[in-house]
Formats: sequence, structure tokens, C-alpha cells
Amino acid sequence: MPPVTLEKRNGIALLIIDNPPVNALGHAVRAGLAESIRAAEADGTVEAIVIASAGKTFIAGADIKEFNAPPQPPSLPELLAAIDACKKPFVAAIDGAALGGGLEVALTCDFRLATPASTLGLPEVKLGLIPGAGGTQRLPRLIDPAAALSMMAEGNPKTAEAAARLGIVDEIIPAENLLDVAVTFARQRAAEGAKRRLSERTPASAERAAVEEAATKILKKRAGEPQVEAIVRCVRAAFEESFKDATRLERELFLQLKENERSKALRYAFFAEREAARKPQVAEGAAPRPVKQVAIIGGGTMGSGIAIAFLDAGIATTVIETDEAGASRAAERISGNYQSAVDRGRISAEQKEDRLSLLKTEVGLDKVGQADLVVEAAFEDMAVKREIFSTLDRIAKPRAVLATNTSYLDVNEIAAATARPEDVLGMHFFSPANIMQLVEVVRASATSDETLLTAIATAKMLQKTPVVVGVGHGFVGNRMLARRSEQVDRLLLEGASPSEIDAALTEFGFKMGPCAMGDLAGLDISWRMRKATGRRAPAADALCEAGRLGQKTGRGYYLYPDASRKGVPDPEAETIIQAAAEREGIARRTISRQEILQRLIYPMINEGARILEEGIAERPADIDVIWLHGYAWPRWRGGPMYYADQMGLATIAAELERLSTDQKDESLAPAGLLASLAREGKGFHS
Ligand code: T1G
Repeated sequence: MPPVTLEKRNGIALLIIDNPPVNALGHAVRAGLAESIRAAEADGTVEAIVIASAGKTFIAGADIKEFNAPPQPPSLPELLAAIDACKKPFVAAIDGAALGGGLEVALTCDFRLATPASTLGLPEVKLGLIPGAGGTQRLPRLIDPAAALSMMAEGNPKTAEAAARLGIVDEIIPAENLLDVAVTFARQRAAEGAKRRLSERTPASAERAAVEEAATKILKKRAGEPQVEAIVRCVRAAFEESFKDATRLERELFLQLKENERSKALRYAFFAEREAARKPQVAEGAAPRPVKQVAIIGGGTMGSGIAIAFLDAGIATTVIETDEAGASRAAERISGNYQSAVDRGRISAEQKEDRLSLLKTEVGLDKVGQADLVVEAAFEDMAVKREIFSTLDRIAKPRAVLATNTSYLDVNEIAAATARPEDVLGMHFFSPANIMQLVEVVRASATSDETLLTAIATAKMLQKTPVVVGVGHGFVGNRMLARRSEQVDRLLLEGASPSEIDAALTEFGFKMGPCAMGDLAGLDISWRMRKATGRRAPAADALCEAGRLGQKTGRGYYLYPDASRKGVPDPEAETIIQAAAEREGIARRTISRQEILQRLIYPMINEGARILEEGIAERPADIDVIWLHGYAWPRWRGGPMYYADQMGLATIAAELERLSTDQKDESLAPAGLLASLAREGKGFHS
């Protein structure tokens, strides 16, 4: 099937794009469109042209996969110039997503019809790019220029209705009538001799001040993002330059950004998320079981957050506690969360009631009833979990999926407490569970394919990003985080301050550094874990022993004067850490920011290599997605394993060798996979 077909309906040329899965404007589509436009223009019986598409997407934009290769003509701007030059009117018949270059095609048409479910947007900014085929010039000429600037800087799509209100869509047409209406509409426009070239307009000069006001806010909020600065430059050029000169500037900036490392990492992240979400290796015909009602065991911070995620998805949820007080606290916590969302205007009071109407809080495991999925979010203790699963085994309905939210523990051991290990797996949510995207879906050795697929489908139903991982202490994310935490403590003992450590990572792109994060979460959580597993972190242990547990005690790594949320350096903490260093016989010195950064990140990458060797994660992209969605790794750096390839594995291996020798810690020596790839001059992704 050719990617573009041309049919004629009583003098109207109908161009249909059919390039599954999302009608991306790859080279074959661009060439097919150019050919069809030429034919339609040359055909004297054709009065007007309609561009439509097959499938559930209008046009998803340029083919992002082509960006790393030299462009093949015709480029999208060349194609759109042909549409613009054509004397016959063009009508875009949009059904589905019209994104990026897809919306640019529609904007170059003279008229735009869309079905109610369509979405229209210019998301290039999320790929570190800008619209590169006239979008920065046509949109501000079509709608309010300040609204156009904000729409391009945010990159979020508009619904068809919102797009019609803005003036992007001329009419909203029911899907079943779209093509017929579009053909009739085109014929009428042809009869009127109507051409509406946006390239011949100029933005409303009266709106310039509003554009500058919006630009100032956007540049402040998005400081450091070159693609946002470029969009502002292009919208300003719409007022100051001819369409031709401004589109030349746009193209120049687009091509520069396309080669920018930030954009390459953002494009990698886009595909990595889709790769990680691919269906895992399962038996032919295996399918997820329906999940209509769930039970959450434990209504604490995690349990309530998980319950909110299900309630937000409209799924009936029972939260089960051990006593009435616990059940009431869970109900209050969940209701309070929704009330603050109402107060902030994020949801309406009615939506709050709708969601709470799906919630029941009960006492006793026997209340799991007919839940299709049970998520255990009880105390992080193996005996407690085994007891719960043994009971669930007896009372949960047959083939109910029994998931544990454990962050670290052995899911095989938990499953062994039941007579149905095939129904058991891990669903490791990240706090706050109703906000964080990531769910590590832990496939235990006996987990059935249906159970696995059910958990994956459920995570997607919650609008979350599931990544399948294997059983191992801390699975993927927390296991790598532990290596970073060890270095945090070691760096503190060796002389780095909490501020220097945090600054190394915030400068790298994290929103918050590990010391501030520890103070926020409470230093006692990991302290308790260390004591339970016989591990030590002399600096953090000393702070905890001094009652410095973080924000909750007004002091931890930092001091929080007057219970403020912003910590300040505290000489008392430094004194405690120095004393701990002396007890450990560790000499202190000034440590450079680069060494701090390398020591925080390279051991994590090394652990990621071991995780791949052990098969706990299937692909490097899975590890990157876990860190993007579970730990807020800066998206424009792609993820730890992507970053490793950029740094070069040989460089990382050499630094790890040095660290291992300095710290007399064999576990810091390069993992086998990392060392062998480094020797071969390869990367994790090559
Ligand atoms: N290019 C190449 N492949 C794409 C693609 C694209 N634009 N969009 C999606 N895919 C692949 C995706 O990798 C997956 O592949 C499959 O299609 C289904 O995608 C010149 C420069 C359209 C809302 O940023 O937002 O135009 O895993 O799982 O959930 O100015 O895809 O099956 O092998 O996401 O139904 C701007 C990106 C490009 C839109 C559909 N456009 N795509 O969501 O399916 S730059 C975008 C999406 C540009 C111009 C500029 C979504 C979707 P696989 P999916 P979905």
C-alpha cells in the first residue's frame, strides 16, 4: 500500500496518508504528498484538495527516527511551500492527533476541519526542538500571538474544541461524516475562490506587548532550554521580519537544535519509553485479566497514594487497615489529598466526590472481597508480608493478582507464602504514588504471563510507566541509588559538605540533591534499613544518633530555622561528620565538583551494568526510563546508561578502577559487562 493515495471526487482531489502506525512524515510520505500535490495542481478538473489520513492519527509529525540521518528531499518546508504556492484551496480533514509537522501541514492548508476527538499541538519543544516547517510563523499569524507562543513553549496538545476556540480549527465535524463534509466544504471554498495563506498575513502588532510579557515569563521559567529561547526568537521575528526571512531563521535554529546533545537525549528518551513499555516475552495468546476493583492492604503514605492513583483512574478501591483508627486515618489522608487538589483548582468538588464515592476503607484482610487485584503496601518486613500473603492466598478470589509494593524484598520468598505463586508479583510504586509515573513490575520466578500482563495493563490504566524488572535486592532503581548513597556518605567523611554534594547534582540537572532529599524524606528511614541489614553509613548514622533526622526534627544534613523548608548549612552537622571521619581514620580534603559528580554517578552506572548482566533489567533503555520516571533524572540527559555512553565507558572504567583502589572496595571495580564494552570501544546502547 503506497503511503499516499490520490482519489478524485467530483473535482475534489482527496489525498489520503496511510503510513502506520502514526502517519509520521517520513521521506516516502513527503515524496508521495509532493507527487500527489503536483498531480492535483496540474489536473484542470481538480478545483480543490483535501488532505486526510487513515488510522487513528492524522499525522504524528516528522519522523523522529530520521533526525539522526541526513535529510532526504523533499524536506517538509519544501513540501509546505508547494501547498502554499498552489492556487487551489487546501482543506485539512483532521481525525486524530495533528502534531508537530502534522499541524504544520494543516496550518499550511487554507482551512482545517477536525473531529471532536482530535488533538492539535506543536510538541517539538519536548524533543529539544522547535517547529521547523513554518509553525512558529503560521500559528502566531492565525491565533493570538501570545497564546501561540505559550502553546509552542509548553508543547501540550489542544483538544479539537479548544483549538476551535483559539481559531486553529474552522469546524468540528463528526468522524463518520468527515471526508464527505470536507469534500463538500472544499468545493464551496473553491467556488468562492477562497485561499487563506497565513504566509501573506502579519501578526496583530497590537499584540506585541502581550507577546513580550509572555516571553519574559516563559524565558524565566524555562531558563537554560535553548529550544524555548529559539521559539521566542522566532515569534519575535514574526513581527519584525518577512515571512520568508523569519522562516529561514526558524529553519536555521531548528537544524542547529537537531544537532544539540540535549535534543538527541530527549529524542532518545522518547523512544526509550516506548521500548521499555513493549510487551515482554510472553506465551502466544497470553492476555491480561480485567481489573474492575482493587484492594490495597495498608493505608499509610504509600497505600493511600496507590489508592488515589486507582481512584483517579475511576477504579473501585478498598483500603484495608488493621484497625478502625488506621482505616479512619487512611480515609482522612485520601480525602485531604483531594480537598487540597480542589483548593488548588486542580479538580472540582464534584470530581472529588466522584472519586471518593469509589473508595471504601475497611478493617481486616477478609474485606478483600472480589478484588481482581490486591496491592500490599504494608510494613517493609518479610515476616509481615509473608503473613499477609498467606492469608490473602486463602481469602482472595481465585486468579486475583496479588501484588506486593515492596521496595527491596525478595518477591519469590513472598510468593512462596502462597499456594498460588503464579498470581504473585511485585508492583513497586514510587512515592508519592499518585504522582510518580514509574511502576517497577517485578516478575518473580513463578509469575504467570497473564499475571504479568495484568500488572502492566493496570499500570498503563493508571497513566503510569511500567518497567518489567527481575527479583533482586532493590530491583533496579533502589539498587543503583544505594551505590550513590554509599558515595554520599564517603564524600562527607572525606571532606565534601552537604551543599557541595547537592550542588554537584543540581548543577547536573536534578531538581534536588541527595542530602536535601534525605532531610525531606527523613534520615531515619534509611537508618532503620541499615540497622536491619547490618550496613553502616558513619556520617548519616552519627547525624541520626544526634537526633538529626531531617526536616521533621528541624535539622539533619542542614538546619531548618523556624521550620522552614529550605535548609541552610549547619556547622554543628559539619562537626558531627568530622568527628565521624576521625573515628573512621579518614583524612579530609577539598574535593572538586567534578570528582563529586563522577563518584555519585559512575558507581550507579556500574551497578546498572551488573543489573543487565544478571538480567534484572532487560535493556539499558529500561534502566534509563526507571531513572527518568522514578528518580527525576534530568530528561535532557537521557538517563544514566545513555549518559554513560556519552561519557565513554573507557573513561568510566578508569575512574572506577581508581575509586576501587582508593576506597579498597572491590565492588567499585568495573563490572564485567562495562569493562568488556569499554575494551571493545562500545557503549551500552551500541
Ligand atoms: N516519528 C517516528 N515514530 C513515531 C513518532 C514520530 N513522530 N510518533 C510515534 N512514533 C512511533 C512510536 O515510537 C511507536 O513506535 C509508535 O509510533 C506508536 O507510538 C518538522 C520537527 C502520536 C500521540 O513529538 O506523541 O514534527 O514502539 O506508542 O500512544 O516541525 O506517538 O510501536 O515501534 O506513542 O498512540 C513532533 C510524537 C515530531 C509526536 C500516538 N511530533 N508522538 O501515541 O502511540 S518533530 C511528536 C506522539 C516535528 C516538525 C517537527 C505519540 C502519538 P513502536 P505511541 P500512541
